[in-house]
Amino acid sequence: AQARRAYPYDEIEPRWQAHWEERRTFRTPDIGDGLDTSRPKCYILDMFPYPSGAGLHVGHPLGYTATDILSRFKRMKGFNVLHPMGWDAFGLPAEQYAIQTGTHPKTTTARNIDRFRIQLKSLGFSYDWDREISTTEPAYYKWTQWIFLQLLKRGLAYQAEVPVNWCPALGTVLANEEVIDGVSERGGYPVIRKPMRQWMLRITSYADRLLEDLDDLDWPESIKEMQRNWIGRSEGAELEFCAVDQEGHDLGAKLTVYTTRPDTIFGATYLVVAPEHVLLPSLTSEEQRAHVEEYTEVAARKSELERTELQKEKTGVFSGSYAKNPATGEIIPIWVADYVLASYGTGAIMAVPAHDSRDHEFALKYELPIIKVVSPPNGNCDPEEAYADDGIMINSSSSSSGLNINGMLSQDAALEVTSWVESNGFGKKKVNYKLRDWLFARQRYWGEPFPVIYLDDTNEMVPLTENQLPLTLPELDDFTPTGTGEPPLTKAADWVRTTDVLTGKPARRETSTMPQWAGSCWYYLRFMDPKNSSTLVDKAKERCILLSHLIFSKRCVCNFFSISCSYWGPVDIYVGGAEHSVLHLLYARFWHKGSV
Ligand code: ANZ
Repeated sequence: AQARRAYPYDEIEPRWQAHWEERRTFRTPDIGDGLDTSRPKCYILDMFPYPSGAGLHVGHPLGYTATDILSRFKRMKGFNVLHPMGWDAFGLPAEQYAIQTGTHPKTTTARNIDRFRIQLKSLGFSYDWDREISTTEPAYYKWTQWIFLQLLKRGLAYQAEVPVNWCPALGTVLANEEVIDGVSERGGYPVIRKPMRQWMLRITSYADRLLEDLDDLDWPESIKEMQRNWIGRSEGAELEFCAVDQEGHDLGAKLTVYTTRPDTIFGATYLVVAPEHVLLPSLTSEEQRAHVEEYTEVAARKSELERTELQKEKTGVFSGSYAKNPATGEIIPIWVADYVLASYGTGAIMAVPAHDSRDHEFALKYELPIIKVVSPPNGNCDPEEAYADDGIMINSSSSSSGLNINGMLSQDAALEVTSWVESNGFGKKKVNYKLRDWLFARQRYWGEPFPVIYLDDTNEMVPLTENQLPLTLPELDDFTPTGTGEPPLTKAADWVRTTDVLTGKPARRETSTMPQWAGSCWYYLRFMDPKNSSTLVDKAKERCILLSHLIFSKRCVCNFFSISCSYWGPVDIYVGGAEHSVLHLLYARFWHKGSV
């Protein structure tokens, strides 16, 4: 009561909030509509929220308060401030709620957005509500679909068979977050990895640019480092090993491994392939087939995380065949083990137990030979552990192959081995990335429909033309899974059936939808020009308006001359949860590079 007397917030706040609302105090006029472009600009952006049913949580106003203070400060300093708010409103919870209650996700989403807006306004934040956007509005997702078409045109969107989380009991594909310890979050049913045809985005084509361009970004170093680690560039070599039987007879197959340590080739005492490796069935001997099949089945039920970080003990099975180590001429066994991932490198490794801790643990368990080939520079190392650092090469010469790297430093030896395999035709230098292509489809209703159709007669995929956008989501009453793994949109039979406008041929629509990331990849551009129906963002509003009078066109030049000439891009400050600093920001950077 005392606090209330000192500060009667229930009188002051509503009064001012009504005043701001009425006068649209925080509206930022458009260029050409009263904006004084001789003033400097400041674009202050919050990560827009997912409007959940629970309303704002305390983490939201934490960041929003900081940006609000800054926005008010900059306005008072004479800046034109762009400080917008919108909604990342596609996503699973609205759809799950629809399944449970029969309420359409559109209704739930609109209700949640209203609640979020009221709450944000009651906190007195100075957003320009005239620029509010939602990823679920057709006027917005028209441009999300348009960007997808640009990516498709440039070969950056493609379809491939990739493993998804398939739950036979629920008859549905599950998102990673719906799978906990290998069982479905709902009901606790087993989930297996099953290959399905999916849309993918070729973000790996931009791996180098995404990495190199980080140097030019004015971002916190810790976030840049997280992105560097995620991209995970590694330099090494691909080496070919010929598969042989126990007597050393050539089986006609070549197994290619990826290694960052070609220097350790004399210490490679066995090879390991991932359980999904395509050559595994042909490498499996008849005696070992039952063991191998049982093993691969169990591995299929584990996620990558369970196979690597979470796995307490390494497991594996001998395939029954062997390979010839090209450096030593020795015959070494080929094993299958799930600590080797199909999705990285070549899905096969040369195991060097003396110098790699994973291989070391495995070799001890299965009594495989351990041969030291690197000696620490100071001679000290723990005999019980793998010595993983660089050093001086030992035990590394062979008269049969003619290769001798003894006495060399690891790094020199690695170069020597790489050029030796290259000149003998069984290997090459190779750069690899941890970054994977982006799985860009969900078997869900509440997301952006893909703007493509498939012709009935040839199954050919045909992109929609720009004037057919937006392709809006059909109304649907039943959002429950189909039971076959097909997305719920297959139930909208009238919507799925269509004709190709160009040829008049009967066709069907794509029924998976885009993931929630899609809409949030580019909203920072839309806020600069939220109502434009003819283009995603007017370049003049995003880039340098004054420079149209000058001969210079590069933004760097314009920034150099005067900050006021760059409208509104780039975002000057962006505040949000660090948990989004890898994927969201990486995806957004990729979309910008790939489509603009
Ligand atoms: C032989 C070797 C000897 C290795 C040694 C390491 C140390 P980064 O740096 O992450 O790229 N590897 C390759 N492909 C793999 C896969 N699909 N699944 C699991 N492990 C894989 O690591 C590359 C190293 O990880 C490669 O170099 C390979 O082991 C392993 F003393 O080859 B190395």
